[in-house]
Amino acid sequence: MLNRRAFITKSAIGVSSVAAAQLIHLPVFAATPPDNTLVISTWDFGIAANQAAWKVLQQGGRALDAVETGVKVAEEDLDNHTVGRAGYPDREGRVTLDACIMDEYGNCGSVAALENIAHPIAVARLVMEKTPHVMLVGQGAMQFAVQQGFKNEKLLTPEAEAAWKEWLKDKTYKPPVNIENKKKPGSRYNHDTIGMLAIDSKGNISGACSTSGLAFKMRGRVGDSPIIGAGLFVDNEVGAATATGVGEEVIRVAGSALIVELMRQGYPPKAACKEVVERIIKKRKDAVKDSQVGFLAINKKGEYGAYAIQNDFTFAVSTSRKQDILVTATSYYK
Ligand code: SD4
Repeated sequence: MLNRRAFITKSAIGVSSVAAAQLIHLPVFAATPPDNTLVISTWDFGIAANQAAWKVLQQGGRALDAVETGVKVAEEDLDNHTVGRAGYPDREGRVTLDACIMDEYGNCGSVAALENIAHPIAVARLVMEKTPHVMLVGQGAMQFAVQQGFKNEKLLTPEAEAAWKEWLKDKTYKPPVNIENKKKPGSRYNHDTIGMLAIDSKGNISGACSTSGLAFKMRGRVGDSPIIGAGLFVDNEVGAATATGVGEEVIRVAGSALIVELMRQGYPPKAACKEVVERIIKKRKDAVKDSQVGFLAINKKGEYGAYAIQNDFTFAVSTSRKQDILVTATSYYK
């Protein structure tokens, strides 16, 4: 005669162990869903931003709240001259900020060329939640922010102003080449836009992106960062992507939306990022040989990946297994 253990083992060969347990009236527990909780963001300062976002996720918070909270850390960082307060100004000395946010329902909000408001990502979220529109720009965006209670304040710091005055001496501006300050010794590219993607404990995905754009840009210039589909895209069924680098190149290929569509077709995140970088290079090899574009992507399974044109694109990763990890993305040029 079979004892109970042998019965379950033998039965499990022919039927599932759940069915076997039901046969002998053992309680059946639903399989625990995989823990895909994840936050990932661009560049070294993504570590500090991730830490703030991770706290929200750990408390069971929504990915949307996590990405807004994380991105605000970069917007407040006075050492970061291409996001939020202390961002480098345009050619006329005005700090103009771009940001967008997208949630698991496909809701999105965006601001571009926003002046005097320190947290463009929070304004983008309110555009999403409180207006019938997706994008507000310039004066209208500022007016909306002030109506919503944001402080109208000067964002140009003495350091950023000094850098601009230095730039004014010869006014060299070559749009395809990043001319931001070389903060890291040895680094030719110091892009600091923050793009952040997260999956919460319910498995829902959101993303956010914030920047002051390319330093000393033309007045009125807007890059990819506030453009849904270019600097950021989220599809809760598939995954999400975000971009950093020369926005014009990202817009030309609808970079983030394209990465998500490639993942829908089965590409893993890194392969999808690589495919889009290679498309940029195929069409614009000469134009981008000295420019940086980096993409980050996550899929619904909690897998992540990145790929860049140039070799110094770092990103920060936090999962329930590991925290504060800084990874250097694989790149087309070594
Ligand atoms: C832009 N993509 O305005 C932004 C700049 C950037 O790292 O990412 N810098 O084009």
